[in-house]
Amino acid sequence: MATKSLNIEFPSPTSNPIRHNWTQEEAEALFNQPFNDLLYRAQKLHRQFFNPNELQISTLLSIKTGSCPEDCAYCPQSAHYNTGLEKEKLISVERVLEAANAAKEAGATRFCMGAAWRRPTDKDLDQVCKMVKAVQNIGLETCVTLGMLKENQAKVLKESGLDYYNHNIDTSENYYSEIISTRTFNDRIDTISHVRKAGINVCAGGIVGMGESKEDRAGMLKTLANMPSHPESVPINMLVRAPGTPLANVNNVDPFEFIRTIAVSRIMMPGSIVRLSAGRNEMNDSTQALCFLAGANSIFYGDSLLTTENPQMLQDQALFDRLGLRPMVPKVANEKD
Ligand code: SAM
Ligand code: DTB
Ligand code: SF4
Repeated sequence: MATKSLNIEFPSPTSNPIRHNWTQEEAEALFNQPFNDLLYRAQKLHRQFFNPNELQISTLLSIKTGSCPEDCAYCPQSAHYNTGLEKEKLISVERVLEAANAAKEAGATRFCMGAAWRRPTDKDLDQVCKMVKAVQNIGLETCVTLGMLKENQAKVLKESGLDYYNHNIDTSENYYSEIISTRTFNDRIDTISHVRKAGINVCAGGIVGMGESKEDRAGMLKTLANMPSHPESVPINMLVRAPGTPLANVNNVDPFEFIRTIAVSRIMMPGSIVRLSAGRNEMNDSTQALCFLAGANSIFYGDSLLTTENPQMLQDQALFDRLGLRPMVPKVANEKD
C-alpha cells in the first residue's frame, strides 16, 4: 500500500482507530496518499462504525441575521463587509416552530438554529432556550450556533435540553489570523471546552477553500481529532464565496482536495458524524457521491443554509434515490408526540 512509501506508521487494522495523538506528519501523510488508497481506507473505517447507506439529515434556520461585529473573512453576515444582506433581529419562537415543523415534515431529524452574534447575552439565551424546548417538543434533535459561550451559558443551554452546539475552528491554528482578527483560535477552543464540560454534544469543523494549504487542512483536522473527545459531529464546509466579503474572489479548490478532506476526517475521527456541509449547491452530483464514499454521512437538507442557497429538496431526493441513500434514525429520539 502507498502508505509504506511515505514512511509513516499507521495503526494496524486491529488497533483502536479512535486516537487523540495524531501528529501533523501523519495527518499530512493521509492527505498525500493516492486518492484510491485514501478513499478505500476511509470507506473501510466508515463501514466499521456506520451503515454506509445512511445519512443524518439536518435543517438550518437563521434566527438572527447579519450585523455581526466579528470580521470572519468568509461571512456574508459580518458588519465589516457590504454584502447586501437583509438583516433581521432575533425572530419569534412561533416562527422557529413553524420552520421546524416544516423541516420535520420534509424528513429532517435535527434542527439547527444559527445566530450572527459574537456571543449571546443572557437575555438572548433565555429566548433561545425557549426555541430549543419548542423544537425538542415536536421530536427533533436540536442544535444551536450562537458564537462564543461562557461556562455558565453552556450549562443553561444544557438545562434547556439542547442536544448539540456548533462552534467551528474554521481552519488551522497557523492560518487562522488570515481569516479572523476579532476572536482568537483559543477563544474557539475555550467555547468548545465549555460545551463539552456542560455535557452537550459538540459539533465542530471548519471550512475548505479559503486559500489555505493542504498542511492547514491537515492541521485543522489534527486539532479536532486531538481534542479529549472527538466532536460528535464534524461539519466540513466548502467556502460559499459571498460577494462583498474579502474571500469573494478566492480561487476554486480542486474538488478532489475537498473529498480528501472528508476522507481524512473520517479516518482521524472514525466514530463521528462527518457532515458534507455548506457548498453543496456549487458541487456536482459526482463530487457529492464521492464525498459520501469518502465517509460523509450527514447533510443540510432544505432550500437554504443560513443566508445562502442549498440544493433544492427535490434535487437532493433525486440524488439520494440514485445513490440508494436513506435517512439515519437518530440514536436518542426526542419523540414526544
Ligand atoms: N456567529 C456564530 C459563530 O460564528 O460562531 C454562529 C454562526 S456562523 C455562520 C457558523 C459557521 O458557519 C462559521 O463558523 C463557519 O464555519 C460557517 N460559515 C459561515 N459562512 C460561511 C461561508 N460563506 N462558507 C462556508 N461556511 C461558512
Ligand atoms: C456549519 O459548519 N455550517 C453551517 C452551520 N455550521 C451553522 C453554516 C453555513 C453557512 C453558509 C453561509 C450562509 O448561508 O450564510
Ligand atoms: Fe459573525 Fe459567525 Fe459570521 Fe463570524 S461566522 S461574522 S461570528 S455570524
